[in-house]
Order: sequence, then structure tokens, then C-alpha cells
Amino acid sequence: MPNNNAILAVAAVAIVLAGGALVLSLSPKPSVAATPTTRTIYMAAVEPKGSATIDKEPFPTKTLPAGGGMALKAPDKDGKWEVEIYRWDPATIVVTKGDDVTLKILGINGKEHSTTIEGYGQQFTVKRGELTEVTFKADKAGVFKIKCQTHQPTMEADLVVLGNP
Ligand SMILES: [Cu+2]
Repeated sequence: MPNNNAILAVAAVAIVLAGGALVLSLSPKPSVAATPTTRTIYMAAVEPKGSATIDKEPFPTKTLPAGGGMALKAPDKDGKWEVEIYRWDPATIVVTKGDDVTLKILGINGKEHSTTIEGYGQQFTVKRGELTEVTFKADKAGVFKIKCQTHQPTMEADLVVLGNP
């Protein structure tokens, strides 16, 4: 017949094992590595605008950075003033190293956008009303700027190429 100490020892081991199993079950599972694939990502050249009239909101006294990406338009004859910014939508693109990537970029606002993808040697112009297709293999991991030369410093998107573990 087992003595009490032996029973306690078995119980203690059982508790430790159960605790370990609980910790394991609560731990985040390792993520599955993304395998290279073909991706088509839609983007747009956009220009959000806001406006007000000076009787309701005074015209801002601070100037905005130069470069063509932002503008404050002084009040017109009716006292209406405007603010605007050029952006890529979306401003972050995430792919995996080895992916075959096609960006399809629609020009909505602005006549044209002379654009580069740094580190990938891509150079193209996005025109209003046209869908510009840019295809490349994402063969370098890192973060690369998709940069409109016309509208700085705001019209930049990050191309994030995740490295394969
Ligand atoms: Cu632009």
C-alpha cells in the first residue's frame, strides 16, 4: 500500500505537468512562414481636401513645408480657404520576399505623378484616369519608398518586403 508521501509526490508531479501543459497551450503558436506568391495590389493617387470660411475658422498662420505635397490656399473673395495633401492610398504595401508583385495604380487627383520605387529601380508616371501597372519580383527584403517626385514630402508609401525565415 503506497504511503502518504508517495501519493503526495505523484500529485505534485501531476500538478507540475498540468501547469506546463497550460503554459504551452497559452503560448502563441509560431506563425506559418508565408510562401512566395503572386500579388496584385491596387493603389490610388489621392488628394484629400478640407475647407472652411474665415467667419467660422481663421486662416492658419503657420505655413506648411514646401515641396508640392501640401498646400494652404488663402481665403477667396467669399472668405473660403482650403488645405490639401497628396497621398498614396494605401501608404503601406506589405509583401513577402520572392513574391511576384503587380501594383495597379489609379490616378485620381493630380494630372500626373512621376514616381520611383527606391531600391527596386522602378520608374513610372501615374496619370489621372489611367491605371498604371508596375510589375517586379520582390527579391530584396526591407522597407522601400514609393516616392512621387512631384508631391514631396507627403506622397510617399512604404513597400515592406518581409524576409523569409
Ligand atoms: Cu504626386
